[in-house]
Amino acid sequence: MKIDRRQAIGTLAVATAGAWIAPRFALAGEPAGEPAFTLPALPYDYAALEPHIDAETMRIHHGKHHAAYVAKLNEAVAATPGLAGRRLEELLAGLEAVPETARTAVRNHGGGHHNHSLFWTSMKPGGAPPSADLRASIDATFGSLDGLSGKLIAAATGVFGSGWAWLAAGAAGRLELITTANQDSPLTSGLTPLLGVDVWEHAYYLKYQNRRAEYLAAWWNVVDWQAVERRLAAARG
Ligand code: MN3
Repeated sequence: MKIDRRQAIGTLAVATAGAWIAPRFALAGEPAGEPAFTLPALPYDYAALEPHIDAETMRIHHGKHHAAYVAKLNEAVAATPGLAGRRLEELLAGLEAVPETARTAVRNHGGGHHNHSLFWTSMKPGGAPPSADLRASIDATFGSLDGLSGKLIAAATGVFGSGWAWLAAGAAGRLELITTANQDSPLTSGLTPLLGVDVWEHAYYLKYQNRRAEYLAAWWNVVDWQAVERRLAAARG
């Protein structure tokens, strides 16, 4: 039975939370040369996050920018012996072990694929509030959900140029805020990304132009805290 890969990845995203960017393993009898990674389908329509994130931005961001990261990551994997079949999380967490000829491509395009896959599945129409358990963790670290939003949005506002701001899990699942430049992943710093916000201009310029803070305040309305909680639970084991 042939399983549609895009569908399979979408299902894994729901089922395993946090371990969902699996490489594609070749099955017996299948043609060789299939791409290692595929663009995951969005779990909602391009217009579903309106008015906070507009449909045209979503269409270009997912269909062009994210698709390009996947294509260029696949080129690097195809050209580099030893990378086929490796999990993306493993490659990003151990960048120094990636052959030098592919390291920059994995860092930029692999990071881009992983970051965006997290980003789409960290949002849902109308958002979803954190449970009491997650709120308790947030309160313990940041004082309150408002305290977290203030610090995360300030960090995101302060990213110079292109990058991301993250809520991540460190040792023993401790909550941390970090920023990363370009498409660098928190995994490369030994952290598990829980919630990231993309502050590349391509994420907001069509609707918000230079008003990054306005975009960040709007994005906060569509955060899916249930997705964050699943990732935290997986990180804490
Ligand atoms: Mn982006």
